[in-house]
Amino acid sequence: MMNIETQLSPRDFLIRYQKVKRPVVVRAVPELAALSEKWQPAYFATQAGDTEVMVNYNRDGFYDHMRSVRNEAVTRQAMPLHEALTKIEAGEGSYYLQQLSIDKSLPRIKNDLPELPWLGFRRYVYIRNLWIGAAGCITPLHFDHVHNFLLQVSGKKTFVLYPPQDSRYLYVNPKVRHTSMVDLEQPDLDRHPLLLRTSPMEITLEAGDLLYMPPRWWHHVRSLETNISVNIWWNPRFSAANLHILWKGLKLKLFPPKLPPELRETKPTNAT
Ligand SMILES: O=C(O)CCC(=O)C(=O)O
Repeated sequence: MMNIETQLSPRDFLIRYQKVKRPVVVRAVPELAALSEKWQPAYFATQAGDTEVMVNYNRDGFYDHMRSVRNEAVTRQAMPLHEALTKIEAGEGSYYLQQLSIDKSLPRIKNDLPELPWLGFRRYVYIRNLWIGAAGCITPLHFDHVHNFLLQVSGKKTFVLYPPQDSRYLYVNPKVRHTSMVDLEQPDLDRHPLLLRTSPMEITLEAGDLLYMPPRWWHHVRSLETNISVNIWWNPRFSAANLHILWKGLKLKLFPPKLPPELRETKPTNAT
């Protein structure tokens, strides 16, 4: 069962969750109230509407970038943020603004983000990403190598979490080992019978809630309505996970991957 707190001191967070690698939800975080009030689509449009962003599109709203689950392309389109917001709000197909670095791409609004009391001052990895999507956007089952705080700024999202020990029942994609081949939207127990042995935890976040996911906890995410989230990847210590992330970044810079045509960055099109 997911632990839910309404108040959590940094000390309790450290002892009861971070150290023992247990996820937790903190409901109605006071530090998020002002952000939820301020970060409305109209605010983004006036503060950063002309900023060019990459928006992902998938017909079914299923954002399986690695094609671990469904053999369907996710296309990426460049467009000004205000256009992305209009498309997302209009529900023209499924568009999802995913994992946009706030510090790099939206410097004018980065200072709106509150300092969270649970993050120490030591931050070997500290990346803050914006997510804006509509009902039905799915991020399929995967894990991250570092600590992850998901702040729900507006709207609702459901998370299904599995502990790292369940990896042996989750049909890990042998080519992309932080992703699973299981489709939790349409589970197929004939193909994936070991799913019955797992211990999932499901939780719906609402505006102002925060979810802490320790490194290597699997998560599948479903947007229930138009919503805005921020995720913070964080690692307070230098570790193999940091090296892994630093190496991944360096490798991308040194040897940019040859992407299949549908994943190449394109200029705005009328593609649906
Ligand atoms: O909110 C989502 O759709 C996915 C978030 C996620 O996977 C993450 O923060 O690692």
